Amino acid sequence: MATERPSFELAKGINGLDKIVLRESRNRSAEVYLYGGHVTSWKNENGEELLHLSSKAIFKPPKPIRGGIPLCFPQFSNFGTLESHGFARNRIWEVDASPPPLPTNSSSNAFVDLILRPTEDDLKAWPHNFEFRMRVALGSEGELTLTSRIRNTSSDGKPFTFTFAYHTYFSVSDISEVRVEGLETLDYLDNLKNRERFTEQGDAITFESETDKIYLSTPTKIAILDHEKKRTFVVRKDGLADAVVWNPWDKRSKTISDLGDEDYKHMLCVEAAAIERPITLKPGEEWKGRLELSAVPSSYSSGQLDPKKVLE
Ligand code: TA6
Repeated sequence: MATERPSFELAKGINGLDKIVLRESRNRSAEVYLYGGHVTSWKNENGEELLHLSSKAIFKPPKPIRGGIPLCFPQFSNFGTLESHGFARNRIWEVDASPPPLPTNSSSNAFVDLILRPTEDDLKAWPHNFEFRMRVALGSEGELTLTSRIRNTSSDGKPFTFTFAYHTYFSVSDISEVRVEGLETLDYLDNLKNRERFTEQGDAITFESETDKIYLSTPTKIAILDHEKKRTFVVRKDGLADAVVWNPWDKRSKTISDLGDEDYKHMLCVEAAAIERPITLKPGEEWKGRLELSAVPSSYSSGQLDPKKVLE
């Protein structure tokens, strides 16, 4: 069990925005902006960046930061009447000095607890009192864990319902050389085809054009294999049934003002999410959604990446 005393540094980031820096042994680090409760960096022992941050990211409220791990809450995309992906990603979060205990089996104390509560304006747009606590932890093996705890703190006796996603932008060497394992044969909603429902074929997912799919009822483990880097990202998730896979490709990229024209070649979003079955909380109830990311060397078997070994 980790000691409950967190170890982090508070520093100034781009445009003077406050950020938290987590450091683990052997050079590993992660950074979280209080603006958006937004993880913008996750580095391995060689100091390599594992998340993609847009070359044109704007660190200026109210524009959300493009890249890293934006939080989509209380709404994913336009599944509701709020602004796209909800408001959590462009609010100023606070460090939570006395969070309720959260059991962990990592020996690392490189973690920080953040909290978001609604402003008066938020309550006008979404009239529900909540506490959104998120712990960001850098584990002793370099794994990055985000644990969200969302509680209905309303005193009006009313439940509320939300959708959610960790909109993770992974850094990849070349999108054309990347495969995603763990989503084969699953049903998905295709955002490029009016969210019509299809069933994925049986092979690993590869990329050769714009992709924007919401995979439904996905397993708790998904692997992203980067052939050129010989690196595999393993996504482990709890409480998040769905997984969104997004790459805007060339044409769509040009319509996104804070994304560089060439960025799509070096990024892939695989997003642990709760979309198809929104979460409903009665007053006093709490939901927990956990994401754990690790980056491991890819295993090879007769010249091919062997996803089974990765997913075992
Ligand atoms: O998660 C995929 C998605 O919903 C896409 O449809 C795409 O628009 C992307 O997120 C980015 O959304 P944003 O609001 O950050 O521009």
